Amino acid sequence: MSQSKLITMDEFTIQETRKFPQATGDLSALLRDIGLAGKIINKQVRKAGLVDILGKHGATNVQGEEQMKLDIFANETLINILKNCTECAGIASEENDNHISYEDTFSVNSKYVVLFDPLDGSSNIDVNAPIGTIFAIYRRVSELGKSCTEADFLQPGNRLMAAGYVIYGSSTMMVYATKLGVNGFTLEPSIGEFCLSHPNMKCPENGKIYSINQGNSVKYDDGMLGYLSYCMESNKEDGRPYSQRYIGSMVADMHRTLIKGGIFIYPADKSSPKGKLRLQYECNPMAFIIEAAGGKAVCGTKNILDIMPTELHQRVPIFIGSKNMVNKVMEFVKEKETVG
Ligand code: AHM
Ligand code: MG
Repeated sequence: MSQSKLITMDEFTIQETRKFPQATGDLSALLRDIGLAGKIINKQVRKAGLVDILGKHGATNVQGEEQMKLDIFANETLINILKNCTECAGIASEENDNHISYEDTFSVNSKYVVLFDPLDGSSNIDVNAPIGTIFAIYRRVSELGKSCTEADFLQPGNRLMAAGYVIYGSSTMMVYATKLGVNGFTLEPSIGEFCLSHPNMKCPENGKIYSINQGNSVKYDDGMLGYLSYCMESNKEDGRPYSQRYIGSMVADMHRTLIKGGIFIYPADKSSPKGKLRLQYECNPMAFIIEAAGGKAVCGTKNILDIMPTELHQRVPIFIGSKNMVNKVMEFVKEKETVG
């Protein structure tokens, strides 16, 4: 594609905003700022393999700066960029116990709050596998002009205004969803911009890949084991046995699921009765994206997006991906009382 045909993410979001005459442009600006954080985190992630040359985490480099662990670096980058922009009243991060409200005049008058997992799948850094940043944007429910409150962050996913992720993979991409749909933008390193590469993304209704940490199956209940047997059974009509793929980095597993179809599962098990993944930082944003792309996300029998969160770091089982595959797994698994 020639550079003159490139549409940058900024150009795209501004065009989308123009469809709503009453829109102020704050959401586009917020997405741009999250994209900026993604680019800064990307620059640091791309140096991860050079850590032995540039200095160990925790050590001091030649400029006298302390090398930060990448997940801490990603967290601080997002916190600072969102603090300095004028569209965000506060944040909640998987890395922080409590939400942070920004107290300057612009921020207290901002209508949005952002939740994020700054560097999901960070155990994959050492093996050079994809990792990502996940984010979710709500319109605040607290009074404008005052500090944002925890209630702003404890809204169900069906109230999200936008959600997305940045994947640091073989290329760097930012994918975001609004109620209008899902679009993907690939970082063009020569101009340092995310450019529209995957317009109007749709998750196929059917898929042939199931993605789960099957090594945990000794801890799964009968319903889950029944579904795994179903995936491994032979059936020419629907392409079973399915292939099993599991990177162990939700962003990477979900990016594949969004593009190729399939199902990603992190279930409850005997040692983690609420599952492992976090509702507000991982499951809701991914559920919002996949639903906007025509897929489905449940925690058992209930839609993820309908769960009313009761605490910031709540965990929830998740079954997410191609609509027909999620409907099938629901026939096997029953929702547990653990989900609010
Ligand atoms: P993290 O937020 O500590 O990185 O953990 C979340 C990650 C997900 O990216 C991934 O899907 C899952 O944990 C893998 O967990 P497991 O190793 O138990 O299969
Ligand atoms: Mg995570």
